[in-house]
Amino acid sequence: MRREFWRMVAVALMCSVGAAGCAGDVDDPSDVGTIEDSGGDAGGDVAPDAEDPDAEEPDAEDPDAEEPDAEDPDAEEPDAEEPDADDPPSGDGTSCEQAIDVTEGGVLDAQTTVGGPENQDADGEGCPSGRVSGPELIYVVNPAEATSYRVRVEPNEVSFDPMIYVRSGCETSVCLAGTVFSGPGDAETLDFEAPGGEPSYIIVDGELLSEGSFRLEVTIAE
Ligand SMILES: [Ca+2]
Ligand SMILES: [Ca+2]
Repeated sequence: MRREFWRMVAVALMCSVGAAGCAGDVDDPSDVGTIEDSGGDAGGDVAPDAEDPDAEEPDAEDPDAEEPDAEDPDAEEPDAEEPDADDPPSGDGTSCEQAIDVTEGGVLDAQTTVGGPENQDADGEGCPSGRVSGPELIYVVNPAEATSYRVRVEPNEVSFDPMIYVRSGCETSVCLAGTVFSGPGDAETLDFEAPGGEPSYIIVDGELLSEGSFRLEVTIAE
């Protein structure tokens, strides 16, 4: 080795002195030794995993959410009850002022004279009976034109013996019509013509001192 070293030094000196004859003449320098490859595998090939692209997307807002029902346009309008201004007030039948209006006719169930006042007796002109009577219930018709009515009183108890009479008011003793035709427990029927433009009071009373419940039917004759 030592000899080789000195050869290299000699060559170096020679080349530095004069370039001629220097190049190529040097002994093969290949045995000087190879420089260790120090580069290399630094780094490695570990690629970081990419973010998972399959991450679940949040569900979009459900577009099928139920819409609130629109206001129902068919909502029932309340029937406007048309009060008939021409009709007298319909009362409880305890007086002419509180007479129950049956001008248009109709059927009234569960009527009763029990507990009613006893102010009327069928004892005047045109009336059907004597002075003694039970409590009464008063109805009224007030047609615009003269109208023929039929009034039927059907007692619910055999103890009740009804009678019917009609007056133009509660202050008069005169009767326009009346009947006591049937006995206790039997129906009474009275036909009469009411004048137009003024009230006629239909009084359901009890023969003798009887009282009771009944069904009233008022019809307008053709
Ligand atoms: Ca009476
Ligand atoms: Ca009778």
